Amino acid sequence: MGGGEVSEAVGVEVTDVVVIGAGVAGLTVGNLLRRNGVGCVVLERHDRSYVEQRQRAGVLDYRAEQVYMRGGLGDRLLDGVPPSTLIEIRVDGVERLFDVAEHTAGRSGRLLSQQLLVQRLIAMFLDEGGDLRFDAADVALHGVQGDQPWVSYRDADGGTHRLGCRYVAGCDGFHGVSRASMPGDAVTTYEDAENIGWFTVLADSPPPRYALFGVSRHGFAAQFARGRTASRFYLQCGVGDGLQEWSDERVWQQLRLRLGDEQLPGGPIVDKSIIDAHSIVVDPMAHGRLFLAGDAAHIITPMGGKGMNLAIADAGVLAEALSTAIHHGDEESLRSYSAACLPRVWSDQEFSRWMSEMMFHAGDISIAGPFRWQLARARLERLFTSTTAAEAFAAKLAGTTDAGPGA
Ligand code: RFL
Repeated sequence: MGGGEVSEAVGVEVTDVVVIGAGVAGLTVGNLLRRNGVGCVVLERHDRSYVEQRQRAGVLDYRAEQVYMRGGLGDRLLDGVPPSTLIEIRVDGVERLFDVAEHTAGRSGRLLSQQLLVQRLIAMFLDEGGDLRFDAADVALHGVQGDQPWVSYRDADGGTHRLGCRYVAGCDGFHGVSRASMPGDAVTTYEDAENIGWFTVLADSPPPRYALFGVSRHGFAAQFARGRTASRFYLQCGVGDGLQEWSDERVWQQLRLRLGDEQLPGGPIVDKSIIDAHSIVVDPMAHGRLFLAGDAAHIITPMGGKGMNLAIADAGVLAEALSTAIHHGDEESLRSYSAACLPRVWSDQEFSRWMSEMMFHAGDISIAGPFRWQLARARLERLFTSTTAAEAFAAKLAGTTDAGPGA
């Protein structure tokens, strides 16, 4: 079927692709499929306002930007979105600016909040006649190992639905149903923890001039813009810390200390959460006619800002492969989907861990001891003294390396 049409067949609807989840991955797959003339239905468990209000990531890397440019979605999604050129690494209160654009020939990504991106993706999909169903409860996958998979769900009024399709795109995050419906012996799940606690705060307080990473003996802290009037902060915390240990007063006191800025303006804290700092990769990212994209297939720690960007990169590869299979009956790209994505996933996992160790070990000496503190400081220093090191760092931050499909 083409053009996003859904026809009725003995009480059962039929489409080409059912996309589960309307986060960045699912909405990117959905929009790209529609542009390619492939029929799809996107099922989302939450309501529209919940999905549109979720505030998480804030930087779109160059690699993800290119997915939208190549897919013809860039003009609308990136309209008015400024480039992200500089970052500040504040070491013991002293500012050090790192120019990402200078080391990547200007290919540095954009300051685009996940919230705005999701709002724009939804608006574009619906404006172009896309079929996006919110409040879809009890989504379940059936027969993905055979030729005729189908997906069932319940709508907000309790009505049950059955959608027949050719393929299923599982874009429903790590706690969704897609990955859970893959048999345990069909996948290997790689998992590791950093043994460092992460705590994040979203506050209505003025954003910093540049993405700000604070390294000091008091511990790690970071501040990133979320739109014009809000900031997302990250703080290293004790493993196993609970929210009760982090009063608003302690948050601001620690941020001022760690960022070396007594004048750091406070503001209403609108969200606080302890981050599960697990790193997870599922291999393969596919099973039969089910293909996972984004957090459904991998979780990455926040350092380096790759979670949202990996989701978009997966979505770009998947949409292309699905379109080729549906229009030309050629499933070769779908068969190699997982193999095409996993090297990039592992490369970003390595980068995130490398950067975390540099930022964390160079700060609180109790984390890894004095020897590693010195190593981490040397690693940090090299970014400002070696062009080669600076270029490698900038290329990973911007996502200009790993130029495989979707990169
Ligand atoms: P999402 O965005 O979680 O979307 C999944 C969607 O699937 C829906 N869903 C279901 N729908 C139907 N049926 C079911 N059974 C369903 N189960 C779930 C959900 O409601 C949701 O709408 O996954 P996606 O699309 O793969 O995108 C991944 C990114 O959202 C994620 O990697 C990033 O947000 C991670 N992340 C960050 N990434 C960055 O690149 N930079 C950052 O600065 C950054 N900050 C963050 C973050 C994640 C955070 N959370 C989740 C703790 C900050 C935070 C606080």
